[in-house]
Amino acid sequence: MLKKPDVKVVLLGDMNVGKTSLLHRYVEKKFQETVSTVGGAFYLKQWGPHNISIWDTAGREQFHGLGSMYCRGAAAVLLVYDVSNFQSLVELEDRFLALTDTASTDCIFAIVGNKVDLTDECTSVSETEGEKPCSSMAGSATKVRKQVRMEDAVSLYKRVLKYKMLDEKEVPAAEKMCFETSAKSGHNVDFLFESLFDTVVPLVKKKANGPSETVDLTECNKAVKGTRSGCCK
Ligand SMILES: Nc1nc2c(ncn2[C@@H]2O[C@H](COP(=O)(O)OP(=O)(O)OP(=O)(O)O)[C@@H](O)[C@H]2O)c(=O)[nH]1
Ligand SMILES: [Mg+2]
Repeated sequence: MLKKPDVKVVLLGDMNVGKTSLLHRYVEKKFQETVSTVGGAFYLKQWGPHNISIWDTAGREQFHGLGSMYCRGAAAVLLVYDVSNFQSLVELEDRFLALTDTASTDCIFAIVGNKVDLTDECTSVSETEGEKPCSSMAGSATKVRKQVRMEDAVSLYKRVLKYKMLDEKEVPAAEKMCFETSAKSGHNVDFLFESLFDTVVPLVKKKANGPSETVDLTECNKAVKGTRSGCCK
């Protein structure tokens, strides 16, 4: 029997930034031509004892209304932009961030700059995956100028926390949650998903096992009894 997914991860971002390609690269381990997504689709990933659903959404304006539905109850949201297109980063804040209002209150966020293979410069935060210099990446023939720097992504991450009213000290650090990837070469793609799962799964587990939010009335009674005084004795 198929186990019910217990962790939900959603990819959001403008059309053409490479959400579907990133997911294909991670799940199928290859880069293939895509068609612009209609509505949304999801993949299931077994992660230890956990069943993670990863939702790919459509960036096209006409499907915008569906975004908040896909984000409902999400434990993690990947905000994806294209490093060669600054407007795609701006759109994340202008159009997509509000869609995450339906996500879980302690949802974590990752900012993902895709298509680094296209640019003349690449910076990476990957430590586990073997670093691939830009020259060894696929599609290195004609490079374009990188329009979004890692610092821009980090400041977006901080603004996302502000929007969500999250305390910087209580959530994963920006350096851990801002990634640069290439779905085409595979650069940083496994690292992105795996480090996200490693961050989100313990948080979901902690929430599931955490202290009950209900009030224990027997404890309250004991406290009240202990403080009774005067005529009520
Ligand atoms: N060079 C390069 N091209 C990429 C990369 N990722 C995606 N592409 C190309 O960019 C185009 C759009 O990719 P998609 O994955 O369909 O983009 P999307 O974000 O899913 O777009 P929507 O479904 O319309 O929201 C396709 O032509 C891809 O082949 C990448 O890392 N490098
Ligand atoms: Mg798509």
